[in-house]
Amino acid sequence: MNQDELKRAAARAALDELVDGAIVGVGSGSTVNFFIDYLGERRERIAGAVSSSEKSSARLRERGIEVLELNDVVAAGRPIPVYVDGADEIDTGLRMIKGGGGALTREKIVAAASGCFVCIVDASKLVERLGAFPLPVEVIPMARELVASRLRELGGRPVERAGFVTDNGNLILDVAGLGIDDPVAMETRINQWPGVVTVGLFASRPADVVLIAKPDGIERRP
Ligand code: ABF
Repeated sequence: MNQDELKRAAARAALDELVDGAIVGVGSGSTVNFFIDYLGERRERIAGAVSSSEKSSARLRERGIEVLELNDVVAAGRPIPVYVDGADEIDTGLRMIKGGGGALTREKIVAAASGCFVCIVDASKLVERLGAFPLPVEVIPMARELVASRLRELGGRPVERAGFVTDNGNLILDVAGLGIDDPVAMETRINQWPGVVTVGLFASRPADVVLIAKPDGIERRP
């Protein structure tokens, strides 16, 4: 199986995690794109989707799925029992690096508003220690150099993502070289810096379930 076939298998397996008749939280990225395609075939079984990016919203609508505003859903007290999203890296504690696609802020928001976080990955995303994938940090443009200098003090090598603007109008610093021994501590620390919108560590709120596609089938953890 090639990587796309594995991503498709993980996406397909996520259908079994959904709650019939409920709103689904939908992440972003190529694995989630396969999930959206499957969801389109089952759209009568869900009450709509809350999306984490403009790209996912467009794909959902193309497949006939209603995209609901998170504010409306929360204000109406409607639950989002399951959130399905990919990851750039995931460790054995189901802590993740996300944001390779630049949608980390909305992903973290929709995940926070949802019940069960179901992460869908192929086996290449599984790591012992987070940090080989450069850590994305969404930053308010005027704080770019201030935040970059602090990331260098942590031992990182931040690089501004060229020609990229997030859905929120901000920029992304991709930070290589960070040894992430304590993901929760690092997430908490970077989150507190003025100018940081979101750090792509999803550790304080890790995934609840991960579906890992391997050539011999799907592994579900925990
Ligand atoms: C989103 O998509 C991101 O947080 C993560 O960066 C990325 C994973 O991408 P893919 O599924 O394309 O590998 O979940």
